[in-house]
Amino acid sequence: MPIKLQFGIIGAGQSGKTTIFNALCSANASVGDYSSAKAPNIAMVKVPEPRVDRMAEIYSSATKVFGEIEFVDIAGMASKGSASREEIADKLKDIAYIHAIRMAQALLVVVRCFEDENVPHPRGSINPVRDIVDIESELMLIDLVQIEKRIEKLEHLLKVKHSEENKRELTLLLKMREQLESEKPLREMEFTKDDSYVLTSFRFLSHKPVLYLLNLGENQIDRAADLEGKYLPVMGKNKAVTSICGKIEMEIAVLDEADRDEFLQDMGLEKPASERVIRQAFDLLGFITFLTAAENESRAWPIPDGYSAFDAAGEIHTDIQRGFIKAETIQFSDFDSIGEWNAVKKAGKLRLEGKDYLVKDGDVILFRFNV
Ligand SMILES: Nc1nc2c(ncn2[C@@H]2O[C@H](COP(=O)(O)OP(=O)(O)O)[C@@H](O)[C@H]2O)c(=O)[nH]1
Ligand SMILES: [Mg+2]
Repeated sequence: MPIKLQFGIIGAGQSGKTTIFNALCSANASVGDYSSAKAPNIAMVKVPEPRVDRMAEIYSSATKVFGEIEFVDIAGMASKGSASREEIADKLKDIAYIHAIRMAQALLVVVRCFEDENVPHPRGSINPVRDIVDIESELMLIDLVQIEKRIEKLEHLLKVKHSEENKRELTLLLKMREQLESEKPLREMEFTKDDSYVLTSFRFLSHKPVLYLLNLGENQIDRAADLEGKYLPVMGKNKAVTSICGKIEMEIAVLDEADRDEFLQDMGLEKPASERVIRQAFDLLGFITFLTAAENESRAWPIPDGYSAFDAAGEIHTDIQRGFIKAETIQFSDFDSIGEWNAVKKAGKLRLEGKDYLVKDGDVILFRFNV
């Protein structure tokens, strides 16, 4: 079963989360909606992958299948400003809000840059750096409150009964608390393999990779690079920054194909910026992509870096994994330049890989299996 890649879209009220959700997903959710009590908007989008297009061309494939990301537009940023610990503790009772963020694999944080007097900012002014700090603090505080609760519980348990496992968890959580108290998010901490069970079970918010998306006004687009550069110093491990004009992109997203091409041409653009953002979001996850190609279908398979050929086979079908014999593997770049299977084989570019082979980005694989 392919892994579900989910991004939560968060950010200050009126920063343009829903607008950007619509732009990325060609959706039609209502914007300018203050209520945070609503259920989140959810949609899937294809991750642009030119290598699938090329493989489909080589094989004249009937269909193309791309990797997908699910975006969840989560309304209801807890803090109107920098939230206090009490406010966050209170907000932790907002199960739906926290749960929605917790479930996401990574976060897309919308940072308002556009100016518009008719759209009030909850903090009364436009200040992207402040908003970035606000969000980070909120995520860290939510984690901190949760970690403190767990520490208390573990300390209690350990007083009653010795347990190596609880002791190890406590040591890790104490280190995390220290990190958060020095106002650094968990994603910037170094973890070992042994820590992963704690990380997977808690799904800490400040541990998630984050893409900051500057939502630019129409008149700011030509300064995009400058503005992005301005916020790079606040970026770090598992963080990235990019920009888009949500409003224009949302208009593009609802056009039919012919109108869209014309619109883009008029603007001197090749592709909608939303495609670039989707790709950047995907890249942040650190996944790699292997490909399958045939007459019936060319397809991209996103997998975590470090998957073996055996793991990769399981992504496609348990039968293929169970009956695994060999993975016939060709690097996409060879396929691309030679352009045909037999010629690729003749050129000696086909490798026969076994179960333990570590799949590389751009491998085109044909699994041989027997069930
Ligand atoms: N001028 C301008 N207005 C925008 C832009 N993006 C969003 N808005 C407006 O800001 C308001 C809030 O947008 P919305 O997407 O609902 O924000 P959310 O509360 O973060 O979901 C709406 O009236 C949007 O039309 C933009 O790039 N430029
Ligand atoms: Mg909204």
